[in-house]
Amino acid sequence: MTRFSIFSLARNALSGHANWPAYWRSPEPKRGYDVVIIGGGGHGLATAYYLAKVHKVTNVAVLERGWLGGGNTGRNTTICRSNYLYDESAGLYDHAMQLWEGLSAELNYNVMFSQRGVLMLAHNTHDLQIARRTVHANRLNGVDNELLTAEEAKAFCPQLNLSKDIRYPVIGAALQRRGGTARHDAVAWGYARGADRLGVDIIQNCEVTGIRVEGGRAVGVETSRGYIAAGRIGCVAAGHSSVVAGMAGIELPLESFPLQALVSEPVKPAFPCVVMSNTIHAYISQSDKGELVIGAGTDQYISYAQRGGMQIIEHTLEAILELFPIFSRMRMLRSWAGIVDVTPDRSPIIGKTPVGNFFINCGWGTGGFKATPGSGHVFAHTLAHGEPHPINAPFTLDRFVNGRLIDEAAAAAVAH
Ligand code: FAD
Ligand code: PYC
Repeated sequence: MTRFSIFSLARNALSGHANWPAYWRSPEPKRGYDVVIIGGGGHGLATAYYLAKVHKVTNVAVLERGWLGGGNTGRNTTICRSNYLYDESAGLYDHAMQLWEGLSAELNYNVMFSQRGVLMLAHNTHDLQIARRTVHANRLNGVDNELLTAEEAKAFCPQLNLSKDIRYPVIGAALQRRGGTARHDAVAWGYARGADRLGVDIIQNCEVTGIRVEGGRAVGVETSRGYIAAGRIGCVAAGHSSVVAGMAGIELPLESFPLQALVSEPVKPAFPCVVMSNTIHAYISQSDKGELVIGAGTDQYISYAQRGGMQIIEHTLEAILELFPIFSRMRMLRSWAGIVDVTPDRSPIIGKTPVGNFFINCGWGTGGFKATPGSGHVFAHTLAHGEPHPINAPFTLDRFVNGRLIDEAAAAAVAH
């Protein structure tokens, strides 16, 4: 086991990190694997980890076209919560929450999971009704959530402006105390290290360019590093799932939008929790580095451009500053976007496709980071058995044909 003491840090700094142990190997791709996972984000890596750990399927490759976590895993604003409305979602997202609660210990890697509480603001009667309904639904499912008055919300988050003169005055809130944040890169690195140690091949700079289908079954992938045969293929390519599924001739019910966020200069701890407003499409927290982390709703138009834009930034900051005028003199450092693949009902698709041996895990839209451990856990089961885990069984592709939708538009918050 790697031990990092102050002495080893000093030794490595002086030696230019020449002896710094790599967290995972960089193997050459083999000619074939039992399972090939497309996409080295948190979900793909978690899937590989649980395949090896829980199901003892270790002849597995994760193929990543860039670097690990360079997609939405490294671009998201790290909010974790399980306060979705429907029973199916409570099952999925609270499964993830329970895994988050033990994840640092499971991986022996600090993912900095911080249950500082997620406050969702209500600005009108409709918001309050939704909040009340969600709180009751969550409690019926054993998921913690509380309805607060505006004053109680301010007691929890003292920076909140309760003035009646702003465009969207705060009239109440829902609080999930078990919600919070985690360190996104650490999640990818922790799962990658764990999967690598169990024998999984993690192959970066390896783009999947085609899916070979024979007799209605996927048999392998064409890549920028040659053909790789596969017993089963799991597509976990958030933001580009339609592109990859298209290679197997599958059309997915997804739209891909940029989702923007920005951070301020770092300051001392000044903000105690996560605050989201689904009505004004803005949210804020403070990272452990000290930056205010602020995000917007999805861009209005579909695009694959991973860039921020002034119009969204201005709109979002106007909204945030009405709620938190205390931050009006903070300087913003940088902004960015990630591409999120959004389903019509704002719930993910996890399971089989019409092509045999080709499975998908996609459509997490603006909210998949929180689900990373749960998603990987149930998708690993699906790939190992060829059938869904009971938790992901309702999240089928064919619900868009048979109408059994799981409409989480309100809970998805920034994906309206
Ligand atoms: P990714 O990390 O994107 O992994 C997919 C990988 O597939 C990428 O690394 C990509 O390079 C790779 N890939 C694509 N095509 C190919 C190919 N052809 N061959 C090989 N590899 C390929 N969710 C929350 O729960 N809470 C939040 O606070 C939150 N905030 C967000 C803020 C922003 C600005 C954004 C953009 C997203 C946010 N999300 C949030 C959503 C969340 O980031 C995603 O749902 C989640 O990270 C998806 O994880 P993933 O591992 O599936 O995707
Ligand atoms: O799903 O909680 C969420 C979220 C917050 C910001 C972006 N997504």
